Amino acid sequence: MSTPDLRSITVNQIGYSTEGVKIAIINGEGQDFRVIHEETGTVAYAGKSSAAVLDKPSGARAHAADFSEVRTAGRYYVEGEDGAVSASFVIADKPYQELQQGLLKAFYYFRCGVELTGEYAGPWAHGPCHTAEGIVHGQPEKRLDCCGGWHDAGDYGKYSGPGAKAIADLLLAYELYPAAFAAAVPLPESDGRTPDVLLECKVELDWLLKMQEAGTGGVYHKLTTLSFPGLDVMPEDDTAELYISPVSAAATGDFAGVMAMAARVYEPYDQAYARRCLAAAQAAWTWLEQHPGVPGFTNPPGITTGEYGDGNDQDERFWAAAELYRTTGGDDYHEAVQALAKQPFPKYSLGWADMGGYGTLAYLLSGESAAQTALYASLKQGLLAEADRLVRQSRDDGYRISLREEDYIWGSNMLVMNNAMLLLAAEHFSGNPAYAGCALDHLHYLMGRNVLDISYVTGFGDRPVMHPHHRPSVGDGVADPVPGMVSGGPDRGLHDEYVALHLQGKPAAQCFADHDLSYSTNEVTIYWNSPAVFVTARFNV
Ligand code: G3I
Ligand code: 9MR
Ligand code: ZN
Repeated sequence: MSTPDLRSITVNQIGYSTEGVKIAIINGEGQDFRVIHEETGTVAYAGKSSAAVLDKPSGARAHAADFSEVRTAGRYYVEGEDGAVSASFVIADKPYQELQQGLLKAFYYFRCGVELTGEYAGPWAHGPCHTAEGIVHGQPEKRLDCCGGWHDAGDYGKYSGPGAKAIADLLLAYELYPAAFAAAVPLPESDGRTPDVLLECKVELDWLLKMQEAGTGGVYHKLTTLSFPGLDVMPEDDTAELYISPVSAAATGDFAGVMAMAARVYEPYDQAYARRCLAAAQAAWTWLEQHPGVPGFTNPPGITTGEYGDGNDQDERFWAAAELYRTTGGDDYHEAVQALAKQPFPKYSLGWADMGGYGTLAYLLSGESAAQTALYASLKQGLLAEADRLVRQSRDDGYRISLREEDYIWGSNMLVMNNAMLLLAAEHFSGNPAYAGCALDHLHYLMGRNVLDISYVTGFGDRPVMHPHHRPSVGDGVADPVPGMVSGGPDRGLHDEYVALHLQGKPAAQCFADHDLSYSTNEVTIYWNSPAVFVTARFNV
């Protein structure tokens, strides 16, 4: 084992629900184990772990220690016969409520253009940032107000497509699990009437509306400085000129999708805003129709910030058409959905580059009666087949998740949470609780039941990520990082200098460094947080 105090018995460091399955994973020799009630020291359960799974992605000899029989609320830890102990965790009816609130609150901390006040941000308060107008790339005399929204990540760029993915996850979570969003975060805008999740998403939607090119309906790809600022630069000190990169089809498709979604979701709370979002979505759709074949975005000369390149925009167009159809019921949009569905792109993927899954979900959520029978059936069957594949892969995995060795890529934790989302979508359309059980196993991995014994969410769990590649957390002089942020997670590609130097030869799931220099394994982003909000919301209803 690489770290001397790495615990061999790992658990979800937050805990488990009273009635649910409770499994710890022991790495090493199989053994008798006991579950100890922390306060009293009494043995709540004694059992024997299962036979070993030799787990290729993690390099572990993984044994399952099942203590589902413990159903009394309280705080516990697991102890092996060799004296090894796990993190302590709770057993409670709703163990993930604070976690969900923290994951959602992170979006407040990502806000740009406004002061984060002590009242809401505590020690992580800072001044207003990036308030200057942006220069339209290639037109030095043209400047536009692009203030607001959320920073993308550990850097301060604001990128339209990734922003749309993040909003989509949050709005979908709200549409499917509204009861999980009853409590206030709270936010400065909380009004006791509009759910806070909608108020937070409005921050990014308002910014996206500014990214739509007047007259054409196309959407600018991103707003960034020419290059990334230093790692300890606070947002308000990042005062280099801001540049608006050209319109892209991917950004425009994502924009149309998310605005059509917003038109539907905000309608009961703010009709004028809903109408504005719909008009913006329709204008973007018109741009897409007028630009059927356009090359994918690449960074203009002189700009070296995140590219978010995407060679295929059919999936973004599919999502746009499906949301516009779901919101308006328009025949033209329905025809576009059917035509685009024939194109070869992933239909069940929820990544920033592959948005086809959102189109599939929008079409299925329109309902069977609104849909074309054969397309509805094939998308539903395809979704369930994909979920079945994820369940099978999870069954073969020592830590019970669906990632294979090759899936530990940059931002692997997005895949962990996206796959859990897809499983929950399958649960929604089939009513089969086995999919939810598998999704929950993915949350257990994120929160510490992994070979590194780490909680990948800052501020949550016994051993959370402490040194994310996140400029405010590096620059603010506060010991603890900004809380509630999901770290990217292991990337076997060893894509930064720090991990390339320190982690050669490690198994895929160990290619992670809790070091602020490791931007390829330990950065944070809005679109890694958002699927985690969706997943936790499901378990808070
Ligand atoms: O999809 C391929 C896969 O088929 C292949 O097996 C695998 C092998 O490494 O690579 C996969 O592609 C990776 C891709 O992410 C997957 O989404 C690339 O290697 C990897 O380089 C790429 O990383 C992206 C990274 O930017 C570098 O471009 C991340 O997804 C993306 O989240 C990240 O985004 C950055 C922004 O540029 C700037 N802001 C911060 C943000 C997070 O780090
Ligand atoms: O800090 C940057 C991070 O936010 C980006 O996601 C990442 C993507 O490429 O790049 C980071 O910047 C690094 C740059 O790419 C290479 N030199 C070191 C920079 C980090 O300090
Ligand atoms: Zn900012």
